[in-house]
Amino acid sequence: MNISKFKIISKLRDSKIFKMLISNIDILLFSILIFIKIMNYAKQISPEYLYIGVTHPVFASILVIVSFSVLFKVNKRIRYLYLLDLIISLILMADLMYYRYFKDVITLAAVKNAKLLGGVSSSVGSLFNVKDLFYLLDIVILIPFIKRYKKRESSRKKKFLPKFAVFIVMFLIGISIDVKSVYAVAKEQPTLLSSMSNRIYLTKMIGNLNFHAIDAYNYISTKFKNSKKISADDEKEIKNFLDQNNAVTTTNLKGEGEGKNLIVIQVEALQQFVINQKINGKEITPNLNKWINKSLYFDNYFYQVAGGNTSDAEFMSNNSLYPAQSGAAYYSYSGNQYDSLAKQLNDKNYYTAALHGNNEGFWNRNVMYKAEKFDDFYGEHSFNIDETVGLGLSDKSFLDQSVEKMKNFKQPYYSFLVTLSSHYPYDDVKNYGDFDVGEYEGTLLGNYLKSIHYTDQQLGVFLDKLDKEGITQNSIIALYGDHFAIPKDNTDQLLKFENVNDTSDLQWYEYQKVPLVIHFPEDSHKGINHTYGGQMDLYPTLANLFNLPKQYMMGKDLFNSDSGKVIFRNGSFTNGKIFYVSWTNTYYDIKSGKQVEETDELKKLRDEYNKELEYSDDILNHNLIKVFENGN
Ligand code: GP9
Ligand code: MN
Repeated sequence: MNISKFKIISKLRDSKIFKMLISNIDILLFSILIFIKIMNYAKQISPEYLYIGVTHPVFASILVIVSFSVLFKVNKRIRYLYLLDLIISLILMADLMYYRYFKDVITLAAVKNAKLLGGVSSSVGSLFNVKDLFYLLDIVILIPFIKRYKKRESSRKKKFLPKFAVFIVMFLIGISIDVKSVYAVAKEQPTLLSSMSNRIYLTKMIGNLNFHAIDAYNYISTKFKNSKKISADDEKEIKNFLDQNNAVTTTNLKGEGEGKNLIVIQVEALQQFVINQKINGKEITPNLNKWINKSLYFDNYFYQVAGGNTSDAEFMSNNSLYPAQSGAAYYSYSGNQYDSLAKQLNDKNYYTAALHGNNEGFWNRNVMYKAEKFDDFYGEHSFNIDETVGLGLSDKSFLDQSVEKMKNFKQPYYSFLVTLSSHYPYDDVKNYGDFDVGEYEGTLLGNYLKSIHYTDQQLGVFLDKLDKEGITQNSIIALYGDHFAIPKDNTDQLLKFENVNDTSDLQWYEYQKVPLVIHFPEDSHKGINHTYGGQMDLYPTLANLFNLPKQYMMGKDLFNSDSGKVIFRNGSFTNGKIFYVSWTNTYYDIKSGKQVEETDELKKLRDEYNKELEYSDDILNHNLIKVFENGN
């Protein structure tokens, strides 16, 4: 009996499979260990997640990195795998610690700008958990085994060609599974890979290793774009443009807000078409309508966001620079120097704070608000998450807690509030309260109307409170929508609701307006202003009201400009009379709605406006505000 058992074992030991297993045990062990580590990390950042989904891309990314090891000689291969194990383990540990604070995944830009992270970098110790050492356990335990294994296997020589064939097969299998999962994300959310707005979600979809690979690609390609030197002449040309653009010609309402608080409210997905509009005889936004009657209302104001969506709206409104050519400026250019609204108000001894009830890392706000020189950022950690609607803390609770915080702010202050509840896809219907949308019940449009009605209600309570607390008396309050609510694919629902048959691109742009409402103490200056403008123009307009220096702004002061210029990131533009739609290369006369032929004058305008986008890109790519400031 014992003898036959011995025979089986020795047969097994002599079998090809066993020998192959032994001679590749390092690769196997590495793959299993890394797989366990990544899945353990995935479990910690998103316990509710169905692990099966992420296993494919995780497995595939391991296959890709392991495939290279096959090409090496055993000694080098072991060294390569050991080093990779160490690097990946350290990245996972950094990711975990970052997650504990920001509920997000770390990026190269965040590491580079670590000094901007304030709180976290100084409290790395407190974010460390002894259990994290689990990630390094194998690194220590394996050392003696590796030594013995190296000795045993180093004499084994393998021919290059079969090794290369194995490499190709492994690599191709891995990379095709990876491409498939990355493609699925790109199809579902086309801008997510470059904008990296929701990094946790992305990591859930493609796994930690692929996330970091894409992040590294984004980081390096931006660096590469920036590395091309800009000529002194081009620099001068940009400076001349800025000087001209920021020259003050007229002084309407100049200094009107000086010394007063500034409260800016960016409302999630608030489009203009809901303002003063009814459904089934009921106003959709009764509170905003009431507020608009007491304020100065800009009714030809456009959102100009690109790949950075909400963050682009913030970026433009606070810096008057165009969004990045691709991706999100909040992510790619968070290491730049800015001459932001908060910075200028800081220089005037204002206390400046950004408030938003979502996790701090979303849209890289934790890094970018520092670059924009906000004194404080009150994110998810600073609020009691006592009620959630949609993506996170409800607007009701957020605005409620925000007033309480603002009551204690040192005056004068600049509060920048970003709401959250009325976020696409507007499906948290049970929490929006009762609002009868009739035939639109159950549709995207109907759900949006419910959600924006809910947010309007909360804004009403908030504005009433500001009134009651006497804050309105001593503050300028600006409110605007961040971007569209109804995606282009669903325009037909919107046109039907508006009873409009015109499906032209000009008409579509008509629906890309968002309200801008500026309230002054004592309801002064109330009325409607039809000047064409966009989010690029908020900062110059406020700079005039608060007597702030205007140096690096690309937008215009809506109170002191007769230009109706609005340039969109895709190259479309309007001057208030003509509308150019870039994707069809068509000009429209706004009044008649008819197409018009391109004239030399229009072509010149188009070239000029394209140039302005290039200037803005250069400012971002070459960190020119820093260059100009240092030169001054
Ligand atoms: C999240 C919020 C949403 O914090 O600002 O961003 P969005 O998806 O609308 O760009
Ligand atoms: Mn948004």
